[in-house]
Amino acid sequence: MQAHAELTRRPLDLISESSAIEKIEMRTIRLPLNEPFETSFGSIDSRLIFLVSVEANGLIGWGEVVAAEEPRYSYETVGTAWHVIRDYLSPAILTRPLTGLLDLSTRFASVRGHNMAKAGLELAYVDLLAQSTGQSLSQLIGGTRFSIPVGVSLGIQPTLPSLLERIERYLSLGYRRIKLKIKPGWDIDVVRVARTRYPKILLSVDANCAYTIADKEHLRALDDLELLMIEQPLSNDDLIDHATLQSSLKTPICLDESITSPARAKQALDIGSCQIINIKIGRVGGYSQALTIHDLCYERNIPVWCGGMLESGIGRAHNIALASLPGFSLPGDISASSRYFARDVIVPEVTVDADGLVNVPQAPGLGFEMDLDYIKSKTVSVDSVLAKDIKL
Ligand code: OSB
Ligand code: MG
Repeated sequence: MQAHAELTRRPLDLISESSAIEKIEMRTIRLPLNEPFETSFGSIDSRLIFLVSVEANGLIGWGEVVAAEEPRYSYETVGTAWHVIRDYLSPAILTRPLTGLLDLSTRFASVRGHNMAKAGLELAYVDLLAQSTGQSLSQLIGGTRFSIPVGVSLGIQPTLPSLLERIERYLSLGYRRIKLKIKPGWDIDVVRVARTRYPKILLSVDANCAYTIADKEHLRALDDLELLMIEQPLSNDDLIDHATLQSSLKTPICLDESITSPARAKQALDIGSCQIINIKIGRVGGYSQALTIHDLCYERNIPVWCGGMLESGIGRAHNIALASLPGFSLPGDISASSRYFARDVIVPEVTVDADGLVNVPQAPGLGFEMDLDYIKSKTVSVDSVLAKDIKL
């Protein structure tokens, strides 16, 4: 494979601007999903969305904590993130003015783990930085694409016809890649039927850790189905067994849950645990870490793509910016707002065009307006931390 052009992205320490944050607001809202979403760890029919905003000099930046209500995909929950943001992360950034992204990362480093909590607050700060420097999020982080190709992640369905109907629907809407959630009992046969029906499409599967290395021969049955990748087949904390599995497959393994930091990404690539990485800002603890993983993969010609967590439009807007970086060469799980919710919290909502592309906004900040009335009407709880109450 030919090497990429040299990366011209701005180093992180240049993403700077002094800001004295006056207020951090934490809010949960409940949004019903258009249809239940089932994975190997269960089914949900609504999303408790955790929004964070930061205020400075009359500007408000918005972020989203992608943790779920229950500790299944990750040990973090909305409840743990609420605690960590209110009691540890907010005080760390309210005590004295922040000088940039690197300063924020350094202050958060003394809290172990809780990546989704850190990322949610960091996203709000990055939106604030973008607004105060008059740049779009994409420009601020060094994005190079004006539109991004996207796919859809299809949950486990009650029946095979219901899955086939959804594949047909999303292909006809233009989506560039179909990802099927799999688990023992909903895997080889289902994927073979989908592949036989659609011999040419970009098709991938995501097991969300549902197998062990003892299932190696079973998983090898996927290897002749021309899949783009097999996402996270084994345990969330494993790299070694994934390397063993990868060496017996021609289909690339893509890691999601296992990649929680740039160091883990490097280890996975060094020992051959995967050939593709799914980057989620929340899982890796923020833009800083996501950009570092992107750069590492770019250097090594490892394709990356932007994963999703059934975010509201606020998290999705950040994902769109991330996916505009040059290394994001595969379609992301960044579907249209209408794929998830009857109504989104941003205006306009995110749309996917007939070629399966999402536009990268160029206006300063997120590039979307907040639908504050709708956000208020869906609010479950709200709390805030003020700088004046923190300062000694
Ligand atoms: O494993 O990628 C995953 C949703 C919630 C938690 C984990 C995952 C997912 C998805 C949906 O696959 C992606 C999306 O469309 O937001
Ligand atoms: Mg996944």
